[in-house]
Amino acid sequence: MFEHITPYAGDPIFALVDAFNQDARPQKVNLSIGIYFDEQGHLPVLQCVQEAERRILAEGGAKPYLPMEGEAACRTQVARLLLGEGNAALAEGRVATIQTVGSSGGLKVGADFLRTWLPDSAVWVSDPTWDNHRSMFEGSGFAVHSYPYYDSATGGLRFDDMLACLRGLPARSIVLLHACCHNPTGVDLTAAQWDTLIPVLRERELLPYLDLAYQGFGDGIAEDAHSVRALAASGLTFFVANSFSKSMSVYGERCGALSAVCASKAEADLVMGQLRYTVRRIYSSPAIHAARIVAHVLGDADLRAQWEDELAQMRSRMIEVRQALHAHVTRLRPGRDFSFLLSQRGMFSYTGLTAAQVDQLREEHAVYLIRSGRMCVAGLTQGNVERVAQALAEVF
Ligand code: KET
Repeated sequence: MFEHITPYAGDPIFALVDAFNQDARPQKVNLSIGIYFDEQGHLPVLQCVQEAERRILAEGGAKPYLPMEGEAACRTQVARLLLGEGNAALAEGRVATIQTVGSSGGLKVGADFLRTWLPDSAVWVSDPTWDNHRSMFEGSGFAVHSYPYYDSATGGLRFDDMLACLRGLPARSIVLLHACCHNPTGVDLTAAQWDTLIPVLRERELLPYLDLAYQGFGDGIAEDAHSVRALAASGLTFFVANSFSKSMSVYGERCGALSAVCASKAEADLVMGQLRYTVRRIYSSPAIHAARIVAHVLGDADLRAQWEDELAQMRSRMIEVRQALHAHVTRLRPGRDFSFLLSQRGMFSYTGLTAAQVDQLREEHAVYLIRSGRMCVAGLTQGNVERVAQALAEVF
């Protein structure tokens, strides 16, 4: 029955985590998967999440199926978090938000929905992007192309080339954009660049599809949602898939959402109906514990304040280890420009290391990066950063 199937080569990110776990060398450092570790190298359980879970347990609620679109309180809080309190699109009922199984669930539900309702469209992703974007949209039956993004010569953005490419796309093309903390490069559009991009999206009648997996890891909760809020203010129709995996450190709970910001309430209602049907056909309904965590943390003033504080601490720590790595590696390799470590935002830095150099780092130094040269800076600590810098200085 199955002799003909081709072997799965494994996922480039998860396979590295397996290899790391099997590595017996005590000095090993995991800078591969996008997971935030604290200064002790532990995966934190945030205080706000622990308190939310205590309250959830104390409430002793039963565990019925959620509706296909997820829990109402969770969805309301998510929409407010993305768009900001009092946003006009929210007040006008133009936003359809569903709670999903992580943001991956949201991205996929959105992809299947779009394949049904915009069957002639193609998807455009940044070059490079998170590997799974291409797999997900191709898996839904789309042709996936890429637009220019990262400039390997400068370590910055090819913004003019990106705009030129988007200006040439057919109407209704789907443009996947990282809302903040671009994965894998850490190179984001500035607010001014978003304001230049949005009229192009409108003129060409393109459909922006935002991936917001790292809200609060860049500059702050509101700052990192600039693109979402600017698109909403412009009146464009767009999708945004957002995640709490990283920002609440709840990876395995699968907390995420998908929102469609539409032209009218009538359109949002239609979209909501078909999103519900899409969910029903894939996983039926999302996770109740995830809904309760998100609704408690975002909806309770004390827990919300605590979350914002803990999120700010994670953000600061990532900036501090970036600075420490930059200082060490610059001292060890004077004359070489490592300023990209400081200018790139969020969890990732794109080092420019070749796959062979990444292999050497892993084999000789037990330092794990993705083979694209992407480094998850959240795996650095003040305790391991000097050793990582020495390893980097050796292979560069
Ligand atoms: N979008 C982006 C851009 C992203 O980096 C991830 C995860 C996701 C979505 C999915 O997150 P979810 O937990 O489904 O809400 N990225 C890290 C882990 C992974 O590959 O799954 C990573 O890039 O390492």
